[in-house]
Amino acid sequence: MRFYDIFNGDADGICALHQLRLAEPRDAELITGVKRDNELLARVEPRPGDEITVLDVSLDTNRSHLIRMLEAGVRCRYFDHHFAGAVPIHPLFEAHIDDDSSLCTSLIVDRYLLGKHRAWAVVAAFGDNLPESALAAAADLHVSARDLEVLRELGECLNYNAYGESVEDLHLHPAELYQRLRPYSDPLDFVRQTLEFEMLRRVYREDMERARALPLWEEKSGCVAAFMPEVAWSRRVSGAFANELSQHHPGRAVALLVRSGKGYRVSLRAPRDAARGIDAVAREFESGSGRKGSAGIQFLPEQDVERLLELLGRTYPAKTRADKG
Ligand SMILES: [Mn+2]
Repeated sequence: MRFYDIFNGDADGICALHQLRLAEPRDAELITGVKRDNELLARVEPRPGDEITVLDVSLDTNRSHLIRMLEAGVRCRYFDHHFAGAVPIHPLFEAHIDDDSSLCTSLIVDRYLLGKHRAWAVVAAFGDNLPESALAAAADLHVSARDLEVLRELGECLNYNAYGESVEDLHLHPAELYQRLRPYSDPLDFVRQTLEFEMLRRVYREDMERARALPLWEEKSGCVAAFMPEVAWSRRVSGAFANELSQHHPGRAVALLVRSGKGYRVSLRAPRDAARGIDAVAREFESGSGRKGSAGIQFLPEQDVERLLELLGRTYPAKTRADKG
């Protein structure tokens, strides 16, 4: 009997698995990749009697693989907060799925573990751009404001490391990053005792400075957009930059378009003060998917750019400015 731990390579996926394995240690084959690489169940061939644990990966995207495995006698536990569609009912399937926009997968695992390794869920919630949820989860941890700031930065750095076209764009392979934090039940110890955090923080700042220098596209609509060049740093920083723009323009939707051949890879955020509907916008396009507050389009052909901006304008009409900057 073999075990597979299949997880998104971002902060949320890594911290979700980390919490679970701190509580339920198990040696499993690790399957992960860049954040956008979400058809991860296609990469495993488990046999009857094997068990897979899936974290922070859309069930909707992996549905056919999942059903094939369940029918072949593979046991599956699933933790996720992405749009799932109909959740299969099967005796070998245990689902912990909740797409409430205030949750991330690590908070779902935290709930499952009754808060046993909550500090890592706080890290993940910051990384998944859910600062309000992170602060709420941190309330009974009694960490100082300063340490809370460290947890926030760690979440942002872990999240940043998952963005790229392929693992070649990344500073650390997500499986490697998970292995390095695996010995630490306290994220603050990981920060103090290893070099990874400082390294990621430095390169993250460099990439963000480049992104902030780009011009922003702002029409009268309730949307702010930026076009980024086809280089590794913009692929790495696009998710974090989308989150920053979203925080600076809480009343507007955000669209980040990273050049990719004859089109763009797109990161989308709903306005923070009305975090809904952005997954529906993304799904208007062939390769779009995501959650109510945060979504993406794997490849948007050049000729569809106008349709996207127009649709965003219609979905999130301009209103009284609530922007910070
Ligand atoms: Mn997530």
